[in-house]
Amino acid sequence: IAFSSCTEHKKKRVINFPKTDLAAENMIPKPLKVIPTNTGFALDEFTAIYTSENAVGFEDVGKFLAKKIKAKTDLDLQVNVAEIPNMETVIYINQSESTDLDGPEAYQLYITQDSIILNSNTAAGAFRGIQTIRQIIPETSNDTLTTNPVWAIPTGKIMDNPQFEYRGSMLDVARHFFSVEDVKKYIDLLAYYKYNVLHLHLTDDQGWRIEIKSWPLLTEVGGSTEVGGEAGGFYTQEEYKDIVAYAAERHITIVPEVDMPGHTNAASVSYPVFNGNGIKPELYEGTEVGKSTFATRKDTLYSFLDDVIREISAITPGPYFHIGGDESHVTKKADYIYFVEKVEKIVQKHGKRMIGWDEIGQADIDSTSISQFWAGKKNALDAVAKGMKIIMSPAKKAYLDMQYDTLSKHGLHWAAYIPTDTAYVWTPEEYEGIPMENILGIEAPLWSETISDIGELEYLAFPRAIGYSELSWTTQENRDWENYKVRLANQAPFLDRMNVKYYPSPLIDWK
Ligand code: TNX
Repeated sequence: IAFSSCTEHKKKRVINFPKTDLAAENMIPKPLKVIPTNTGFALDEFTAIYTSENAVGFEDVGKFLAKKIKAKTDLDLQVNVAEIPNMETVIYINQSESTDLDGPEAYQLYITQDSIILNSNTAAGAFRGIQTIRQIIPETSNDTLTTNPVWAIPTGKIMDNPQFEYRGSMLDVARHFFSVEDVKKYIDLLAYYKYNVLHLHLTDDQGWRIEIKSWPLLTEVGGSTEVGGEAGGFYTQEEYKDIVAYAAERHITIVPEVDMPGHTNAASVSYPVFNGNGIKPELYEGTEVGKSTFATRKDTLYSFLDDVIREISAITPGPYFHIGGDESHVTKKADYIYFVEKVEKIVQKHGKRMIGWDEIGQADIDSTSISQFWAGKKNALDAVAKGMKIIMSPAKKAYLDMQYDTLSKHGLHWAAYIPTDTAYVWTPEEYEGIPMENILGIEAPLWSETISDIGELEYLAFPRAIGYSELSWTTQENRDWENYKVRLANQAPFLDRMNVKYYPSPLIDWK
């Protein structure tokens, strides 16, 4: 195509752009500040992407954006090619040292008629910024120019920065096993909504799902079944590394959890020497909790756990290791405390920061360890008193496995029914007296007693997980249910394109 004909196209489409309003776009989570300038940036086959030279990870972010633009529009955008004469509009992904960018995931977007400039200090921030670009690309092109379709991106300025550094979801792959492919799909969906953590609940009474080379029976025996008696499964270390790498490409940290000293039936069936409840362990396919425990006073238990934590830590680049610690109903309190204090040292020795469910707040542990608040307010406040950070996962508000209402096809309701509005309309910043300065972030756990495939997973996670992304990213004064619910309705085309079997909540006027 000759340069002149392109110029002609450009003239025509500028004239054809209707007035835009960047502030009215369907962005979730809602950015901190949006200033619309009411014209349009033309995204078309003559748009090119450039990224800062020598900025670690930036070119990958540019390529990721090109791939997603291809999936949405079928346009093939070039990344970092030498300037071509007929190139008309440009997306620059730029590493900036600007001190206006407050934090590693902050970004700014300057969208004008002929360029989009995305500034961030880090590739992680740039990655969050390109999710915003993805969200504001219209679903359909300007159909007046069928030979050269153009997507009109609204112009203006966005200044954005997350309020919490930890924005996570948890997936229980122990009660029911989920394939690497399923986990990757969940990661893709979380990434679009700017999550940065996926916590994998890798072990429980019903299954051990991660290969430990020095203790092979954990998966051979302990990974062989699941709730309901199906075949179960596990990740080899190579598969786990593949998940970790896939998440890292999306600037998502994997947090591995080995749940103990309760929830350990699968481990004890594999190696009965570590069993501490006095009953001969057998594979368990039911859904009750609180019956199993490790023999916490046995010294050999701790050399076993040293191997487990060492092997998993070696293939986990993220800073955290989650030890579970919940519902150890048949462990004596003193034994539980002894256990948590010993395991904390092992986790630290392998270079990780310990996370545990809120019960760990009963032990004498370090201020660098982290408590995940799910139901034990006193335990969480005890952790605060030790100077620990808290991850907010209150079961009544943030549990993705709770039913929406009495008609829900999947899920439990022991904590509450959690319809889509209840999941969104609460204030993690002021909840149960936990001080804002102790809150590391929010995590929405998805337990899998009642779900066994990706469609069922999606039914419980969506749309609620979209709301939790806004609670963890966007400040309280920027959140409003009436405004959110319109933006949520407009996520339907994306969810449909991704083949997500979300729950079509009747509270939402889905598009
Ligand atoms: C409680 S929450 C559990 C899990 C169950 C979940 C079901 C927590 C730390 N423990 O073992 O799967 O309820 O909702």
